[in-house]
Amino acid sequence: MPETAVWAMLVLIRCLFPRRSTAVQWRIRRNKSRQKFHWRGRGAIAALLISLVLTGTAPAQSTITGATADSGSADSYNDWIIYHIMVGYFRNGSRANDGFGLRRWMHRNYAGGDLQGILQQVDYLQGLGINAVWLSPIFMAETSHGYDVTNYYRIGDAVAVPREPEASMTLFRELVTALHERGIRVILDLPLNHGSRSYDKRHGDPNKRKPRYTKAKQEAEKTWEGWGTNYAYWNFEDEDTREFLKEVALYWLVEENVDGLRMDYIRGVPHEFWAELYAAVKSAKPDAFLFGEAWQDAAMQEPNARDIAEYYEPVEGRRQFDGLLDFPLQITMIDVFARGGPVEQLQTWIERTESLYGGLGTPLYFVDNHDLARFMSWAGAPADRRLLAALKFMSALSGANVLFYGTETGLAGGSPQRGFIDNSRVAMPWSNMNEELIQKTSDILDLRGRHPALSHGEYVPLVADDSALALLKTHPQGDVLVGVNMSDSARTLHFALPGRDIATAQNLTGRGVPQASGDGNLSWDLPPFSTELVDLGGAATAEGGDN
Ligand SMILES: [Ca+2]
Repeated sequence: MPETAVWAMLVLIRCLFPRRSTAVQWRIRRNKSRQKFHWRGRGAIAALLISLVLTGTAPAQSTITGATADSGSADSYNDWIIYHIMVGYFRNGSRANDGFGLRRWMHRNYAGGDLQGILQQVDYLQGLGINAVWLSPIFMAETSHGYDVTNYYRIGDAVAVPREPEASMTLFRELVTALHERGIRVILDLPLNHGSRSYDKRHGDPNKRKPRYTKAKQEAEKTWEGWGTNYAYWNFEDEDTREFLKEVALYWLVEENVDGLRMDYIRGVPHEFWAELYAAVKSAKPDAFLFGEAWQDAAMQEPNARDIAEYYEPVEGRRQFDGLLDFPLQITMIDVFARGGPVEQLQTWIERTESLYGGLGTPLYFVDNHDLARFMSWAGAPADRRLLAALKFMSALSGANVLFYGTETGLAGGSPQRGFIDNSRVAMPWSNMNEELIQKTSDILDLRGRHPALSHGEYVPLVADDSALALLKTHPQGDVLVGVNMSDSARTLHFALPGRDIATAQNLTGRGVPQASGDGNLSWDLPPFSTELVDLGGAATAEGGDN
């Protein structure tokens, strides 16, 4: 069949199966019936089948990619694999700055980490396969965590060159360049809810706006008052203060070529400010990634999910964020993979959060962070297998992935507890790294990059129970089956996958693929404590199928 006829056929298919924005599709799914659940996947499969019948060949990869480009849609940031660095603990590259200027609270595990240390490890970061780093606050501050900023326009003495603001900024630019050269974007952790009562208004306010403070108002803020942080809470009723804070965000994104901002404690700031900031940032730098932390300490999935949903929801038609850190799935993954909780919760919370968020942005999935006990502190035996099962599952979630420094080498951090605890902040064990675990983590990130079904696909639930589940991720460039077995013995899962040819299925993470079981169903053997990913093939598996 001539190429023009194929094109005509594809145009016809597009008319029959119009592509709506992801957000619209997900809203349909939320508001109507489960019948709509497979809508997008079915359309793509139908297009592929019709094309195969007519041409005898699968459409070229570029045709499929072009027809379903994700640029500008709600899931534009799903490809970001972000390495979260707590700067003071990652790598001490210069002893000369250790503790410099940190005259208030100092964490017991503070390890003198700095930008010099990160610069020494850019090849390590590239080798891991991440494509962005999120740096904990690097601004001038008086505590080791840096969330009490005393000057948003200067790099902290303790993380750069003491008493040399220009040399420190040069070092920062050198780091940004080195990361960009390796295809790694830079995200700064920017606390705008609060700064320090010692804020340097002389050098920290280039436009002389004179920002104003208020006292602690929210319960969380009142709790922090006992932590020796000297916080001042910005007054969002004051227009000059709002302008000052917007200028800070724009300075780093536009002048310093940073690629994204992680907004701290967004619950303390009015929704209207976030919408104002979002509009200002997007008009100056449309591809900047703005994501936030909406977290209720110690709360379980439902209150956290409802809270997060408020920040996906537009304010008078204006967005607030591109994405939000996803605490409900973090709580669930710790419970299932580290602690042996019911596996079916994974399906429950994927569906619940999807319905609450309405496909309005990019959830950022993580198992570890700086405010929560580490996975390895919770994990029962076999801990490494549990961690790898969790990371493989996380890699199959549609949204961005965040890997906290040290997770890849199996770092633990003291006794676990729910809610806020700071014992995940431990020095990176550079002299005692788990190379095998690091390699396996890197392999998982690599797979995620090569199979868009993992990061962008639609979820099709297949089977789920107390100890195992299977689900399908569908995507025009090929579908992937996800299987989880967290029991201590092998499990065989039975499920139907009508109309699918599994002859070319390839296991991406281990061995074995589902087999036809004679009754029209498939049976899939899963080893204990594992997540398995199986490529079902599709239009674009040119480099898929290997490991
Ligand atoms: Ca140092």
